Amino acid sequence: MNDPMNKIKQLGVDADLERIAEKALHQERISIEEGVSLYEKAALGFLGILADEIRIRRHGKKTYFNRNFHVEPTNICLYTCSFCSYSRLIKQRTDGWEYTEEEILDIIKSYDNKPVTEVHIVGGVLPKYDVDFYSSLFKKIKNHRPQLHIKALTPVEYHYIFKKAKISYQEGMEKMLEAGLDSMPGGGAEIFDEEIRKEIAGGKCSSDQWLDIHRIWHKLGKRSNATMLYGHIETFAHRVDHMDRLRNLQDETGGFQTFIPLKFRNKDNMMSHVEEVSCIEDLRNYAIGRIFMDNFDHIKAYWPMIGRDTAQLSLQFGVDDIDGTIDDTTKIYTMAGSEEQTPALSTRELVGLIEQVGKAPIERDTLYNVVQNYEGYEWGEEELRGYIPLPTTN
Ligand code: V47
Ligand code: SF4
Repeated sequence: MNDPMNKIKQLGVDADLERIAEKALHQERISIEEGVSLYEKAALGFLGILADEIRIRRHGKKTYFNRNFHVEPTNICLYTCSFCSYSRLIKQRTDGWEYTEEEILDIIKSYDNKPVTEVHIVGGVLPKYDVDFYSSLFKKIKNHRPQLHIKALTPVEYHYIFKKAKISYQEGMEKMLEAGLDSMPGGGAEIFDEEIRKEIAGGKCSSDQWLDIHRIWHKLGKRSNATMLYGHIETFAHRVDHMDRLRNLQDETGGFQTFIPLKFRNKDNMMSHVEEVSCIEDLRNYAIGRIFMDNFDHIKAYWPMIGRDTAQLSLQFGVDDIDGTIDDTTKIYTMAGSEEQTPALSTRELVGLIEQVGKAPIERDTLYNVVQNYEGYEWGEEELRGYIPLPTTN
């Protein structure tokens, strides 16, 4: 009765979906066409059964999070991505910020007494933030706090700064490694389909360039993440094509850790007329990501973007990671209209969120080494201060 295939049969789905379910449950890779069929025909209940089964096989109830903060050096950008609510065009510098190296280091130092393991650095693209700027910054961060993992910049910035410095991607990524870069976040991927990318991504690096820079980084023995911006003008086929290109690179290098679907939010940007997709579509998308991306260990729901409630629900639909404490240090989603206007959760709150839906919270570092297993953890007074426990479901 508890056999997932029995559950699927009871749903009475068509032969096509039943065959896809058989394949996924037998750990056979599903094709591009089958991925599109899932998007076109599969209901949330069907996808939930499959994605949850795959998640449980890989991770059981384990749900990962980390303690991190973001630094966004600038929100001024010379690109003009039409989905971006964050960038202030160079010509209209009214409410923009541009931190100096010293100001960024001051932000880093303000975390000196806090048990964070990762700094996530990403922002707009400006000529003054060049190879020398970032090399010097990474070196100084490492000098100051060697154990702090630097997850920084995306192929969007790297392509721009290497081109400006007239150095190859290979040379550039080696330089970044030497300066102290530990890993690359998944941003800037958007949607790889060239036509859609041309419409929404404001002239930044191409899909092949994005993939090339990750390939080079992986071949240096390092890890990165991958995102997909969905729910705007792309079709289901574009989403599957995007995931397929990532799955192929992962076959080649094995360097991706986490796939992070990012829901398009429509406040205050050039695509505000495009309606946002529903939370049912968010959950379907996570589940299809889990089923299709058979060579990715982790699927992440980024809670500042979808909100805490959908993040909790997503744990039943293939997601095993909900990112970090954040400490209200990112503006990307706040400015795009997320319901999380001051994204910050204490460790106790994140753990509570995960426990409330019957999952097992594990604090990880950026590379998924376990920092703390919270099962039976005894909270200190300091950690509980200001925390109101949430009721658990089991
Ligand atoms: O590339 C920008 C997205 C990304 C909007 O690797 C938007 O752990 C929705 O990549 N609506 C940057 N999305 C953020 C990112 C990320 C976030 C968290 C964790 C990690 C990781 C990576 O944000 C951009 C773009 O796809 N974005 N504007 C918007 N209006
Ligand atoms: Fe610039 Fe990034 Fe915004 Fe595009 S998404 S305009 S590259 S800050």
